[in-house]
Amino acid sequence: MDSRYLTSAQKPQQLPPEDLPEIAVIGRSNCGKSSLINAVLNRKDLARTSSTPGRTQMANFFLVNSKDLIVDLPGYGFSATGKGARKHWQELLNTYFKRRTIRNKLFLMDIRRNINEEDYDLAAFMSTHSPIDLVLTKADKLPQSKVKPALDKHLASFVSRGVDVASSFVISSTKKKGIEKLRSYLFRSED
Ligand SMILES: Nc1nc2c(ncn2[C@@H]2O[C@H](COP(=O)(O)OP(=O)(O)O)[C@@H](O)[C@H]2O)c(=O)[nH]1
Ligand SMILES: [Mg+2]
Repeated sequence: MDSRYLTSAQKPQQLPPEDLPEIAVIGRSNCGKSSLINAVLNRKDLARTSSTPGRTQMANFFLVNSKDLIVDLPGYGFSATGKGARKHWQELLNTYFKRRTIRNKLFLMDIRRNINEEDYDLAAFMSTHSPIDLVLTKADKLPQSKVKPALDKHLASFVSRGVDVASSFVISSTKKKGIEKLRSYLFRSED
C-alpha cells in the first residue's frame, strides 16, 4: 500500500477536482480520524494526530496507490471554537458532500460516547444520498464484554433515527484491532 499527502482545503474553492474515488472520514474532534487513517495506510504520522481537539479545520487529502483518495475531514463539536468556526465548517462540508466521487463515508464515533443531536444530524445529512459506514473507535478503552453491546446500541439508535448504515466496524488504531478488516473493505481487491 502506497500513500502520500496530496492537498488540503480550508474553503470550498480549494477542494481538488473530482477525478478519483474517495473515502471520506468524518467525526467529532479527537474521535480518532487521523489515527485511523494512519493505521489503515500503515503509516506512522501521515495524517497528523493531536490530542488538542479542534485544531485542524481543514480537509486533508491523501492519495492511496495512485488511484484512491482518503480524506481527513475537519472535526466537529464546537463548544470551544464558537459560531464562526461552525459556519466555516458547515460551508466546507456542504460543498464536500456534493462530490460525486465519494465512494465511502466513514462516520467515526468514540465507542465510549453517547450519541447526541449533533451526531444524529450529521449522520442523517451524510446518509441522504447513500449509506454511511459506522466506525466505533478506541475499542481498547472498553472491556471486551462491553464492545458488542455498545455496537448494537449505536446501530439501533442510528437506524431508529432513519440513518442509513451500510456496514459497521469496531476498531482500535493504537492496538491495531479491526484495521485489517476495515482496510480490505475499503480497498477490496487492492493490496
Ligand atoms: N486508546 C486509544 N487512543 C486513540 C485511538 N485512536 C486515537 N487515539 C488518541 O485520541 C487522540 C485523538 O486522536 P486523533 O487521531 O488525533 O483524532 P482526530 O481529532 O479525530 O483526528 C490522540 O491522543 C490519539 O492518540 C485508539 O484506537 N485508542
Ligand atoms: Mg485529526
